[in-house]
Parts: sequence; C-alpha cells; structure tokens
Amino acid sequence: MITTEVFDQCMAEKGWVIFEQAIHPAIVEQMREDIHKAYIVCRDYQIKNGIDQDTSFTVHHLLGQFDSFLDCLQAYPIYGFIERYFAGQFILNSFGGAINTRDSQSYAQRVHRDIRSYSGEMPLLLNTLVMLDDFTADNGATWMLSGSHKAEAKPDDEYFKAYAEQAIAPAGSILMFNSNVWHAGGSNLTDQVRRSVTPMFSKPFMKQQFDYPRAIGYDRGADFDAVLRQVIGYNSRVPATLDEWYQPPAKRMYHSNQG
Ligand SMILES: O=C(O)CCC(=O)C(=O)O
Repeated sequence: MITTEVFDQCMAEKGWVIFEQAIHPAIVEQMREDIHKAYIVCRDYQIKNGIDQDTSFTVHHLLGQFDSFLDCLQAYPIYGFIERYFAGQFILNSFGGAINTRDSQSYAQRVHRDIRSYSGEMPLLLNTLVMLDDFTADNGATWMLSGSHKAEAKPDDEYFKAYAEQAIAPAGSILMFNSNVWHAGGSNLTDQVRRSVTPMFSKPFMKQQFDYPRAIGYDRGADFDAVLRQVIGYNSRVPATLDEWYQPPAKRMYHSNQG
C-alpha cells in the first residue's frame, strides 16, 4: 500500500493513483465469473428498453446481484484513503462494470468525466476501478489525462490523445481517480477480454445513482458491519412517510453525522 504522502501528492497533482494488487485473488476470480452472469441480466433490460447500442458490454448496479460484489466492497482495503479524499464520511454512489473485447465500443471509451457538474476543489465524487484482468497497453487499459481535474474545460480529442497516460497494472489492482479527471477506456487490440468493476463514492448528501439500501432491503442493514452499512448508504436514506421522519436520532434514516 502507498503512503499517505504519496497518495496526497498523486491526488493533488495527477488526480489519480493506483493501488497495486489490492483485492484478494479469490474475490477477483469470483467477480470475473459473476460479471458475465450480470451482463446477461443487465443486457435483457438494455435491449427491452431500447438502449442496447451504447450500453453493450457494460453492466450496472452489481451490488445486490451477486455476492462477490458485496464481498469486494466488504474487503475494500482503501476506505482510509477514500475517507481522506472526502475529508469525512462517504457512501457508494454507483457500482457498474465493463467487459471490453476487441469488438466492444461503449460510452466509456469516449473521453469523458463522470461528474456532470464540475466540482473544482470540492470532493463530491470519486471513481474507483478494480481491474479483474491485467490492464496492459494492448488490451485497453484506461487512458487518464493527468491534472485535468484542475480545469473545467473539456480537452479536445487530439490533446487528450497526445497527453493522456494509460493506467497499467496487474489484475486485482484498484485505479482511483478524482471524478473531475477526463479519461477514456482504451481499445482492446487482443483476443482476451479486459474486465473491470467500478465502485464510485460520493459525499453522503449526494443522491445515489441507485437506491442500494432499498434494493438490498432496509431490513438487511443490521446484517452488515458498521462500515459496510455506512458505505451502502443505510445512514443517509430519505424518509418517505412522517412515521419514518419522526424518529429518535439513532433510528433516523438520515443520520446527523452525514454532512
Ligand atoms: O473501462 C474503462 O477503462 C473506463 C471506465 C470508465 O470510463 C469509468 O468508469 O467511468
């Protein structure tokens, strides 16, 4: 694991950092298997709702679909760094993934940033990407434009191509980046798949992309340890009835320490 000094410097200057081989190989192996099962599930919805072109080879909201994704979050070894980035509490904002092949083309391969409102120095959103296969120059390792979190403007494709660097690392590594960084998935020029899952995190007051506590079940909150309960979002839910709203502090849906 890297030191906090290196972490602070990388995040301030480049806006991204890699934690090499951070996830246990057994969990990586199981996620490699489960991402294909999840693609079958997600693909049905993508086709049914007519959004299959731009979403091919991508999966969304893996938490609650197969246990390996929950195991990954449970064992996520970089929560200390994530807390440092946010300077306080944070929650899961989304948990998707991608299966890049020689033929795949998806929205993630265009130059983009994942936060629609540029947040400058305010740490609102944080991307992480777990490499399920080795990320290499040839199989489409993610392209990162270092320092691009410092300005709002989108670089043109030529500038991005000239200056972006690839995030190359072995399977099990985690790429973390400030969501203001412009980046793009690479083209896979090999015949092997390049798989990844992408847990993203936010300040707790930002709306999750998916209501994970409700999807998993409000009654299951007690099954998780305090850290996972916090990360999934059980401490920052939105009440929908007066009975849910009028509760003593310990039972409130949105706890007072969530910012
Ligand atoms: O798959 C990749 O390399 C890029 C992923 C990505 O763009 C994202 O998570 O926003």
